[in-house]
Amino acid sequence: TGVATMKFKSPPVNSLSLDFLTEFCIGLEKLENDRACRGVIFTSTIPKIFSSGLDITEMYGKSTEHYAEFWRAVQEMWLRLYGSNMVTVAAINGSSPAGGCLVALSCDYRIMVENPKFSIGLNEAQLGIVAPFWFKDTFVNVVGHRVAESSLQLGSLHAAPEAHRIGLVDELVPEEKLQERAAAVMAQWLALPDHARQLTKSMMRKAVLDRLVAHREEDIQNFTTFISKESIQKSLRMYMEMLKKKKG
Ligand code: CO8
Repeated sequence: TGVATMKFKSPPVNSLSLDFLTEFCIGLEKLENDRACRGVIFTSTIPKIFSSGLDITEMYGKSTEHYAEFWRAVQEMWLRLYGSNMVTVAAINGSSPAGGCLVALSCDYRIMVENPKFSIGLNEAQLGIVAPFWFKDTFVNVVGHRVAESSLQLGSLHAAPEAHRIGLVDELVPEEKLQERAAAVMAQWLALPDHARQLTKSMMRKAVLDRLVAHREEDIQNFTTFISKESIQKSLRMYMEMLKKKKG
């Protein structure tokens, strides 16, 4: 059919670890280089969770070299996905905070399961960290400046119906209809000639991609400096403890 489905399966919560990001990029590159493949659907095999975002354990208690390597991998994932020539559809079958939301935002189209218990958003502010400019740019390009401004400042996680209302996801479907609907949307997008669609996509996204490419090393430096700060390390540690307590 020319369509691949990439299923995230990294228990317990599909966090974007260095290993996950590396596999993701290799997988995407293979598909990108496969002329028979024109579209990819991203979904999760883990119930109730699409992706829990960046793996927080990669961001504290490690060396600056590790933070730099990790951040380069996060950048690489976004550059490849946001800049992909293929049609990309996120079939969001669970919660998708922060980096998980970025993955969905970087696709061409987002379909989410209508369950109001599932939420999505760039909640970095809640962790005491700041979404980088290219997370913000991607978000603004989907929901517009006004919504992005309050949502980012408040670190909002939007329940599925609200995510749909603000345009963060394009449509909601019952869980059992998700894959069928993703395939139908994909067929609709693939009905157009690839070259016209690809050039249009590039025209819409190139400026945002170029901004990171031009400032990539500086962005890595900013991340390592920021994340290494004692106060930020403390915030992340407290956030992880809060997650563990919530469980207990
Ligand atoms: N990274 C690492 N471990 C995680 C993460 C994560 N993102 N999320 C959850 N876990 C761990 C939990 O600590 C827990 O571990 P353990 O079993 O050892 O106690 C295990 O996964 C299961 O988690 P839960 O019990 O919380 O599972 P639930 O099914 O109840 O909930 C959720 C799943 C909704 C995904 C919930 O775990 C959650 O909200 N997680 C936090 C998500 C989050 O806030 N992610 C933000 C990460 S930061 C990011 O992506 C962008 C950073 C940009 C950096 C910019 C700096 C300059």
